[in-house]
Amino acid sequence: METTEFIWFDGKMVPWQDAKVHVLTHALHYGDSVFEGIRAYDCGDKGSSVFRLKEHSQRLVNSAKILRMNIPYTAEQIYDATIETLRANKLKAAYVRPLVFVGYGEMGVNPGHNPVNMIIAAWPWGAYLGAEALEKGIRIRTSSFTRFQPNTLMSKAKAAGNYVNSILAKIEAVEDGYDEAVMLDPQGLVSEATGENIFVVRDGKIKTPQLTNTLGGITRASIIELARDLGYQVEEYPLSRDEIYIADEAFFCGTAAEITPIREMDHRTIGAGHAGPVTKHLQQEFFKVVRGENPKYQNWLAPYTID
Ligand code: PPE
Repeated sequence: METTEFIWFDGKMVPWQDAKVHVLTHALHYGDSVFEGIRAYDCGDKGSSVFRLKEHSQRLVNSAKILRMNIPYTAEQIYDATIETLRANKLKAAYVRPLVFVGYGEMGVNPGHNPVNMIIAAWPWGAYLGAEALEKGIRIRTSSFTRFQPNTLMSKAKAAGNYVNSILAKIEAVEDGYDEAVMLDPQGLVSEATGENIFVVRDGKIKTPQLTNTLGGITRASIIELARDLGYQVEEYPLSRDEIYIADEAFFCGTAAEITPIREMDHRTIGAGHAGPVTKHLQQEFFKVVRGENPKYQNWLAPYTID
């Protein structure tokens, strides 16, 4: 990975190589940490801006609440610290990773009185599923691993432990020659991918699964609003895997993946086998919004400049 100079660590800017923890850190053993993935975009003459920083900061606080972690910062402090981290590293564009974790103290499942620590790292990160993927689309499979139901792990928390399920699905997909996996919920309905939400387009209408078993993706919410504003009909709907097979278009979305078209699933070509017109339209409009080229969505952007 491309490293940068500083990591924000419990309120201080620490040199990248010194941002370390003890090997008996609670979260390392039991997975009790929550995180965010945020992108900052270069807006040319207008400086830079972080996409939906307010919503990401609030989701981090919410994730900690779900896990009963006493996060020592407010959403406003997380917002400010994120901008501070980007500026300290002179990053005009970046992927930002805040992480709140149960720290070093006592061992045993009960986090008890262990400290809760927080870091914010930022680094340049290009297209998540490859630059070509944004254009040509990716090949996916239905995972053999089921997404958790809401009374096992809770999908509204962006918790590290939840990602063990994603990791199993991702390794399986990649080893079998696919780019990504989509997971079904315990009822057999489509939930989400290992790190993205999913949308399909059929007969001009856009559909996405309801949020029962999935993370409330901020990109997903933005696309729903943007698509409706562009005049598309968008439905949140219990989606079955065969509806993806017969869709005209399908795409994944997420902070890292942005809008990535799906060209094949379980050996069925989706639509024309490349990014369809609605996907391309949404991609184009999404990139305009994040780069500050659409004043209507200015309130989604947290602007900053590099000295
Ligand atoms: N579902 C999952 C499971 C998920 O991890 C993400 C984000 C989403 C949906 C989309 O959420 P949002 O980013 O708010 O639109 N995945 C993050 C982690 C990727 C990684 O490999 O790390 C991300 O995109 O930042």
